[in-house]
Amino acid sequence: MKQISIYFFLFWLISLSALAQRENIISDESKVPAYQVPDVLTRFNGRKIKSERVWLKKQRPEIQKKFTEEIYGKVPGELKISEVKVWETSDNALNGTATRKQLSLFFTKKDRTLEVNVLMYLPKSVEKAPVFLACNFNGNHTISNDPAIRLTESWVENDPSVGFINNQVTEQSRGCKSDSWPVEQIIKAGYGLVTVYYGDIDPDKNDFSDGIHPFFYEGNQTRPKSNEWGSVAAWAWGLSRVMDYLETDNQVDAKKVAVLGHSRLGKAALWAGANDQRFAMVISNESGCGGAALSKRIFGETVERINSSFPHWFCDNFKKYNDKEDLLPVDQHMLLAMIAPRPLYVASAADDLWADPKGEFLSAKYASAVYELLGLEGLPAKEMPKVNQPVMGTIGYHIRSGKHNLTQYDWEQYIKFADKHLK
Ligand code: GTR
Repeated sequence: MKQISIYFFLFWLISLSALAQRENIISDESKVPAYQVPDVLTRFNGRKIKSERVWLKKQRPEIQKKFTEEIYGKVPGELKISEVKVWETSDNALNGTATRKQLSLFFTKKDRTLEVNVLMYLPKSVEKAPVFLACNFNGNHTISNDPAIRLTESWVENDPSVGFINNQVTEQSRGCKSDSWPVEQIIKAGYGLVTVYYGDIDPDKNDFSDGIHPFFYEGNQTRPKSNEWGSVAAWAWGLSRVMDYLETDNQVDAKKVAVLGHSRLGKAALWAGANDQRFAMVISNESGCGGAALSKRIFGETVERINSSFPHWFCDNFKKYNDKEDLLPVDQHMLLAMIAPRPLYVASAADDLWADPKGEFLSAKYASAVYELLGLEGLPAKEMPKVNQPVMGTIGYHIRSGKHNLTQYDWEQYIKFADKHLK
């Protein structure tokens, strides 16, 4: 009897703490506490910025340093592509409208090798194609039913419903994510699509013994230092290495590469685009906390929650801000501002409160001050636009109806935005 009551007591305690945790999550606008975000055009020493030069030479590098040291972590060294192996080039993909290329980028250091599989579809109608570059969640073969796409051998999360067994993909999952990748439409609009499986760069698990991180360990090191990169920065690093390759591919216009990502991969796309100015355009699809959404609003996913659910995504320093968002020296609008003057698109979904649509909108709006300083339009909306009514200046934004996902509707807007800025 005594034992039963102890179990009951423990159960009660656990449910209570789970409930308390959930109650920390705000999903009602009226419960958002008062908060302040730093003014992007005020320096950390308090001085106001009035010139393009001070933004570019002083503020931007200082902001970049804070995001690097406190949030995403720095890349500890340099590692270039050691070898490019082209597996195939076909001029007869997608009913003859596209060239399909598959190649691997190898990275070698001492006894370690990492292979990143790149899948490309390029429109045959264009000599040097502008492209969308994006990481995918489940392997290149999941983005289309095309039977020629090679299967990744990297670790994947088990999911028997699509045949991911023993952490490996199988034929069954071919095309299972094709709804998020309207390849035909992209090609028809005159763009290429370049994609890599994010797990080729770093498997998405709290384990720093695999993926790219160990390539840089010194001595007995087994995980990155507290100011060194987590997985988001690793995926971003991978996107830049694909860019290194694209600069050598004469079928691609490397001056017109739009880097895009959904959700955690939207965080990676933003971080890649902020750091690597070779990306001509940056697109964040519902990237939420640690992506486009303001952290200090603490609406939806919080810093504490993301760091406990995904302890490997950011650098360890970011954990200092668990439940202490007010102490963050920056907020995410300053990350967006780092992308200026390049076109930036931020997208939200109405049912995706976890990613804080309003926080994503406000972030884009506050970043506009820098675009305006640089003589550009920024975001052409003072108030949050209505559902399914995109706005497009040099910053674009939409909130579409529906759930957290990368959809055909989202792609239609990105193509329009690219037509406006990349063509
Ligand atoms: C969620 C996470 C979000 C977002 C999302 C995703 O579980 O809380 O930050 O990144 O995953 O990547 O699908």
